[in-house]
Amino acid sequence: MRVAFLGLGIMGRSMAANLAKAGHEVAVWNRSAGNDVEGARTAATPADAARGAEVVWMCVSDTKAVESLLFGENGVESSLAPGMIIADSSTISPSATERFAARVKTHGVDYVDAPMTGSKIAAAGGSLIFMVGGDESVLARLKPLFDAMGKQVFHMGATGKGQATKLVMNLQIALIFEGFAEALTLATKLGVELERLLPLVQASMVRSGVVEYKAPFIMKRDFSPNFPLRLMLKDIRLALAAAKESRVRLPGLEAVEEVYDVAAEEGQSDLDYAATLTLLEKWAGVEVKSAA
Ligand code: NA7
Repeated sequence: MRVAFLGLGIMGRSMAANLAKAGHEVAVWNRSAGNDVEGARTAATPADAARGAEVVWMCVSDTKAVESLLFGENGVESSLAPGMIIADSSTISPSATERFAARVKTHGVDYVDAPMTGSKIAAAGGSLIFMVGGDESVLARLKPLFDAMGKQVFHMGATGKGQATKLVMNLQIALIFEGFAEALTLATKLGVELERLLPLVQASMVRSGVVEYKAPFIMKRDFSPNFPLRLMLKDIRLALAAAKESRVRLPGLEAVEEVYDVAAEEGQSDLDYAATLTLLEKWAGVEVKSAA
């Protein structure tokens, strides 16, 4: 298929490369220059990339970035033609997604929100999991592209429901990790060794994929970014905004946002979100570490 891929960050770059590798005709564009993808044409603007494309796929930081790609200067809108599909793998606001979809619909263009779960390793290996909002028939047309980038697609409902799902997934990750980090901090203060606690956690109903994934990094005190704290904070804020719009209270997530706010103020934005543990440690005057 002829695909325009916009946004070549940690995730987008590998996704675009996998589309090109699978034999699709790919044009890429990134805000900062110098980010070429092997086998793809580098376009000068989003409008240039989108011209003549069947599908425009986006993967950029936030709601504002998506809006500017679509409707800003040299944006995709000027290249839209009936029958095209826009797919967005950025994590952004569900209500803004619905607005963007309504606006491109006036050009006869379908819009699918397709945020994903999986690390940069899954993006590189083409094994992402997508949670998607949009019409079933439009999803079916995108199947060859999903197949090139991911291993599973969950259809969550109409356009916007993919983003809504992503926010409730990351809400859970943030709260589960916060529970784990607070438990480790208190355990250390009370003198329980990490090596004794972790096997018990994972043998019991407390076990979780979040703990399984993060514990080895914590044992090594490796807070290099797998999922940067700034992006988790963005998603926490998106979830709180969606909650406010729909008159839902999320007191746990509000408290966690404060922890992330302080972590960001202390310069941890580009570290992994697991670095929030170090704040709890500082407040408790302990360091969680392996006894070995
Ligand atoms: P990265 O690696 O931080 O990449 C972000 C990308 O978004 C990168 O290509 C940026 O371009 C681009 N960006 C950011 N702001 C803009 C604006 N205003 N206009 C155009 N392009 C922009 O993030 P990931 O790849 O890890 O994640 C991407 C999304 O998936 C994000 O929503 C996550 O939450 C999930 P740059 O190179 O800085 O010029």
